[in-house]
Amino acid sequence: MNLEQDFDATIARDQRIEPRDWMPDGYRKTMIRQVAQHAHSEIIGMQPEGDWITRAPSLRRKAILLAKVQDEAGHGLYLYSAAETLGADRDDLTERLIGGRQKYSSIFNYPTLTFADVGVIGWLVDGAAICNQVPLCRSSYGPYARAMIRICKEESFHQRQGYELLMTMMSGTQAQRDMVQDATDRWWWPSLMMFGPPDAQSTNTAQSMVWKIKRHTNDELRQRFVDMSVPQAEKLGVTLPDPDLKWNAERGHYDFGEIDWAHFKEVVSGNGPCNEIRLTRRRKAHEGGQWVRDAAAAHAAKQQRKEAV
Ligand code: FAQ
Repeated sequence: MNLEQDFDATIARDQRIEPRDWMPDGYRKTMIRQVAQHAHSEIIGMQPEGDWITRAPSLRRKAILLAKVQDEAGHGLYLYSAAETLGADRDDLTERLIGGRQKYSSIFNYPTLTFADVGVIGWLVDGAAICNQVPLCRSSYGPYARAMIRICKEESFHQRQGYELLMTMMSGTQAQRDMVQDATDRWWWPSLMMFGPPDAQSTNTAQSMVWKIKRHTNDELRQRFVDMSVPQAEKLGVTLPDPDLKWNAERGHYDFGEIDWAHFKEVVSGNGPCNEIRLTRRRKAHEGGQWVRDAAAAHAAKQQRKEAV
């Protein structure tokens, strides 16, 4: 068997591709793209909720939020390590992100206007992330699939904290209930866009399914998320902002309205409400951390010299 046949056979047997295994260039490239984009999303994704750490309404909420945002940093670092196993260079990936040459999820380009946004991000954004990432635990690239197992466990805690926060607000005053409804109105459609373009316009899905990087298409996962969210919204007592949302007994799924894909394209191209803020802040943080990287490199060089003696 040649290398390519061996790779195909590993995929066909549903076994994992590991860093030292031969893989087609296209597979390596697509894995680096997806993992890097995912890592960037976790890192940029710290910002919308991070904006509320100093303004959380109680010590308990502040401790929970701090822990959640730290988890997101952990996921990002974990994923950058997975990208490194493919030969990617972490500095290069960061440069690509801050230079606007590599994408991160569209969802993190919206503002968090009230504390209810923190709850809705947990409920809907983490909910969508779980829906998308649980199947990635069976992704064909070993380090990525294994990273997903731990990340999904933490995302699931994040989702529940968001839902619990919203349940608490819904049992509060009318003003609090209005805040939850308003946040739901603003985050619902962007959450549906997290799953990526419709299958007919998804450039990567077909090949990623053959390579078992992806296990489901974007539209399949979006539908799963809608089906899962409707009863949760009912229990919470909020209305999802879609007049076309209704149960279709024939399909056994909820039908839903048309997504504004022109808006999605604008956000992904850098023209969403907060793209500029997100990247500027990330760029500043990276520049501000230069002395730490320099110090770490100087320390490592010193240790190496000591060992050489
Ligand atoms: N935003 O051909 P496809 C989280 C790009 S983490 C921006 O369908 P693919 C945790 C796509 O990359 C959220 N760009 O692509 C958290 C491609 O770009 P190209 C991130 C998008 O890869 C919660 C082009 O469009 N999750 O939320 C988006 O097969 C709370 C064509 O698309 C992951 O990254 C988008 N929404 O499928 C953190 C999960 N969608 O080729 C903080 C792993 C698509 O021009 C707080 N990734 N694009 O470079 C995936 O599952 C896949 O990459 C998809 C896209 C499903 C996102």
